[in-house]
Amino acid sequence: IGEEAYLNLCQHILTNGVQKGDRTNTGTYSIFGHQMRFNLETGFPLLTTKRVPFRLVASELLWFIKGDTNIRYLLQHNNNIWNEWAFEKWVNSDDYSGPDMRNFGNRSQTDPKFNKQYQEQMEIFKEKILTDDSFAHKYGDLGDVYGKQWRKWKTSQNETIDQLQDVIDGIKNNPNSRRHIVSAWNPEDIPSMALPPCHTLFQFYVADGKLSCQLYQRSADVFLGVPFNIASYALLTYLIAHQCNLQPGEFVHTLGDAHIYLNHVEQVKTQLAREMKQMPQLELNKQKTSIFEFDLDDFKLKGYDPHPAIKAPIAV
Ligand code: UFP
Repeated sequence: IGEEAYLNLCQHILTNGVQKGDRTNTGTYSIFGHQMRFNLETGFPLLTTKRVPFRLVASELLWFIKGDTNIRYLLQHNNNIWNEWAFEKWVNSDDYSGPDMRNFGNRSQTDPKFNKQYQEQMEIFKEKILTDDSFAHKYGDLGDVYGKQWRKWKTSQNETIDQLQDVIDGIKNNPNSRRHIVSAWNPEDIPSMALPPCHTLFQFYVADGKLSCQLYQRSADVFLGVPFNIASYALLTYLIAHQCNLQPGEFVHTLGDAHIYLNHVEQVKTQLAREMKQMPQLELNKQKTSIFEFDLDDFKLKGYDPHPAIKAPIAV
């Protein structure tokens, strides 16, 4: 349970994972099918064996919750995690006239001279998104990402479904229901998506005045992605529990292909050698009753004193 479950998963993959190729040509150690449980009653599951950037987790989640799919909101909150997806659209368009940015993901990691050019273009891009409305409209919008799937799911009748509002209403009005589900996976959209949703589906469960959440994650970068993903869904559970007058119960994290990239193995070993510390506590602003009105400063994280962050290259 808790951080130990995460560290056990890392060790399990290093010991038992099969070496397996992958889309990014990085190579992984991988296992299939795994479950971790996090008790949300005793604290907030932000890892302590390395620093996890709570501010980025929280601003991304608020962005999803608002149903926003434009990276402008993220940039306004100093959050750069989705930039590359939007940047790619711009550098492949006729509006772009700078140096060749083809395959920028790999080249920026391997070619320092190119990386400098890339950083320059990225700064120009960010500035335009922040200051130019029509540019932001054209190139800041990522389209089919979680905000859209959760809040504005498109039906075949050209209507939209607000899955998040519906699930909140369901939890309030019919807590015993076994149908509190939000799905991000739309088979019709998959062929045209750059990154099919990793967080395929999640379900809520109410018992004993507590709200629990289970996520099915089809693909899990255990070193870089998963610590972030745990915090994000734990935070979502806290928020929905708050709005429904329930206590947070458990977060159950179910993984499909759970992998450690070959170029993360040393970092994982470093982390495994560290001692866990006490879990932090999270306080929400009680004045706000709707999660749709939450802002970053409505969260107070207390007692987070982790080991330092550990850098690793992201597979693109
Ligand atoms: N990944 C995560 N968590 C996320 C996210 C991506 O672990 O929230 F968006 C990782 C999983 C995998 C890669 O290593 O990103 C996605 O690649 P693929 O679509 O080939 O599974």
